[in-house]
Amino acid sequence: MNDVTRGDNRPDLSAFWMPFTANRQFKATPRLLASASGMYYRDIDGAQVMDGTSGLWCVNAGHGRQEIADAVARQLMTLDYAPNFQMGHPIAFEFAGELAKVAPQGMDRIFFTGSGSESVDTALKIALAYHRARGDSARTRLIGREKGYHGVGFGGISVGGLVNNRRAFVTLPGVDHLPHTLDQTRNAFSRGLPAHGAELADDLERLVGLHGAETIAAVIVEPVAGSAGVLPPPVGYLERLRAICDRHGILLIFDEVITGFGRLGTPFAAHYFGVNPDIMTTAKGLTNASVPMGAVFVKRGVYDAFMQGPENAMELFHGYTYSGHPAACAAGLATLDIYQREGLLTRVASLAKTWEDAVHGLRGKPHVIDIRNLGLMAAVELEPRADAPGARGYEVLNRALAAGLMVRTTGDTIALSPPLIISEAEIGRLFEMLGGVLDAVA
Ligand code: PXG
Ligand code: PLP
Repeated sequence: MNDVTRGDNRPDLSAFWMPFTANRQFKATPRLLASASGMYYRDIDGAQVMDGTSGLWCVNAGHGRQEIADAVARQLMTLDYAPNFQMGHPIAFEFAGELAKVAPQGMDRIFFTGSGSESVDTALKIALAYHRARGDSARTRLIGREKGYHGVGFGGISVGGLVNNRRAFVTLPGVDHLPHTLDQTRNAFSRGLPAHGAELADDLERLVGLHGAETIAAVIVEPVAGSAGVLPPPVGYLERLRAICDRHGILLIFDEVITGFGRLGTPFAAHYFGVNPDIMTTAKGLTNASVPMGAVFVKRGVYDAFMQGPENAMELFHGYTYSGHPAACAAGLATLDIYQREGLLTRVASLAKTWEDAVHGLRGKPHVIDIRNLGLMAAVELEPRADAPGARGYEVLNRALAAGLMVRTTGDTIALSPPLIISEAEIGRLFEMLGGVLDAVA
């Protein structure tokens, strides 16, 4: 299907400094996608490529949704932009109201941002300002987790735990990290939640002992770590973290930028685990990635703590030019409508078993040392080549593309997170393609 002859349809690649990309390698051997519909892209030569990753974990309802495009076009010609600083426009209030209806219980106050990174920095700032508003201003310490990814703002890389995203930069002082939960000795090839490791949450008690609870503002974790290669939490881990936070008055932030909007078969991971955070960050699936946008969901009590001073005083000195952008709100409302009409916020619950069986069917393929999955997320970890970590993963990326499948690789881990509209037959086809690729990779 993919031996289409290379046309002369390549743009000049020199000006665009590409994000998170080996620019020189890419520009020497580019991979260019030209269009997309439903579960599939077409590359610039017309070859079809199945989207095994929802873009970057974000196109949850599939590509090219007409209703979203129409809603955005209508909104741009009605009210393209208006400020939300000391002014307002109806659609932002309407969208927040609709989001509040699908939010975890009581998390019905919503701050809009432009991306996941902005959502994370917003959430961290809200946590700090919350304690200060309550007269608890010694609570300035933030706690993240090793292998966590919380975007690329200075706050996000500080609480994040991926060394490559941190080492060239400076990070915030007063930040600590919990240990990550990846334990291949005990948990390799777990189906769903790994059995071992709930006790790793107790490290928070150690940090409380070290610094004093009265200095800790918040803990931020991804309910299921995504970027690090799909790390579902050990059974009981999030419950334990919640209990320790409650005991010590520490805010718990769930970063649901990937897990939000149906990825696990519930609207949010908070629903899936039955654990409510105090603050929740989202982006990506919020607008089906059609227009950039993020949203921070806040528990009513946290919001109310800010609504105490004189009524003419701004409660939070924070916001973005594009907070609640009308076109993004229109995209978000249309997206939510699709999610609800097509049952996408819960559809994965009925697909997860098929997905799990299919991905674990790759056990025994060459070089596979671990497989992890939850909801419609999965990772297949390959043994790195001696002296060339990442080379095998990169070869999988290219071979999969040639076979008609887009996967995401970080190092030698292959991550999969297709649109929530995927059919059972397409799940079969996806793993057939990936299985063939793994058989061929040296
Ligand atoms: N938090 C989490 C949990 C994320 O996964 C962000 C924050 C930042 O969002 P923005 O919109 O600022 O990128 C993310 C983003 C990958 C990959 O393949 C993951 C993300 C982004 C790009 C690539 O692992 N996650
Ligand atoms: N830099 C300058 C000079 C600005 O005037 C502004 C916003 O007014 C910003 C940065 C922040 O931009 P944004 O609100 O889009 O995050």
